[in-house]
Amino acid sequence: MDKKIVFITGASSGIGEGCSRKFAGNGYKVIINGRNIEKLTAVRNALETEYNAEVYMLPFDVRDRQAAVSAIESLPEDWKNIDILINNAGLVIGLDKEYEGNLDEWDIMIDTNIRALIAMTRIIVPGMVERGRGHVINIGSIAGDYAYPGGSVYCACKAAVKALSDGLRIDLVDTPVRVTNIKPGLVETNFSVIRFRGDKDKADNVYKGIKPLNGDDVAEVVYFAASVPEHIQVAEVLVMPTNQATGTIVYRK
Ligand code: 8X3
Repeated sequence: MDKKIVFITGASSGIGEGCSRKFAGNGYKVIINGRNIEKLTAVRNALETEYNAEVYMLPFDVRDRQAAVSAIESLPEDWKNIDILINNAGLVIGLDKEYEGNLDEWDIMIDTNIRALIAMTRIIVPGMVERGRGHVINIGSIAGDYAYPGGSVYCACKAAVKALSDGLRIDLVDTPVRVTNIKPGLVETNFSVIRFRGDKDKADNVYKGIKPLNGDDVAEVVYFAASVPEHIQVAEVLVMPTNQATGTIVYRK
């Protein structure tokens, strides 16, 4: 049988990069998407060197729908039949109150976390249905389960990812295509650096006194969901560090 193809958005760092390593290391052909060509190239080179993997770079901004459509249409024949879509690209900017934050920053969050995820799904899932195989893995968040102070819009975005995953699962119930929502808690990536607009000290504080997850840890769970037998649908996984209990309750040494 041909190698399976996984398409990962936001693959140049963090959870996306972890997923690209995990799937490449397990013999998948990997399509990596991101905006930063330099970073994507570094990921591709590492995957090729470490795993002798087949990697295809598809740089575009997931918020640009036209670019997404053209990029996916441009895939060569032997890369077109995507088996797994990992909707990972996402971000948070700021930790501001809902009546005080910056509307433009929130638009970027809504466009990336929600609108782009819907667009990618809309573009790629019809092929999965047609081929009678496929899996959509959305990277949600514990933030979608509980709102936390200053997280209002981000939490709303991740609650939307849960609703979109549940809705898609309903819409695909009469097909073999599976839908999974992975909801990580504290994961140390550049997530918090972006949240605090580049302030590394503030970002480091988020993970102080606790061993957070990293991108590779979450990739383990993503890979598990992808590799169970086809009659098993891992619908949702909440995964967090051992010393985290909820979005806000964390034990720090
Ligand atoms: C990331 C988890 O709790 O920092 O989605 O928002 S949290």
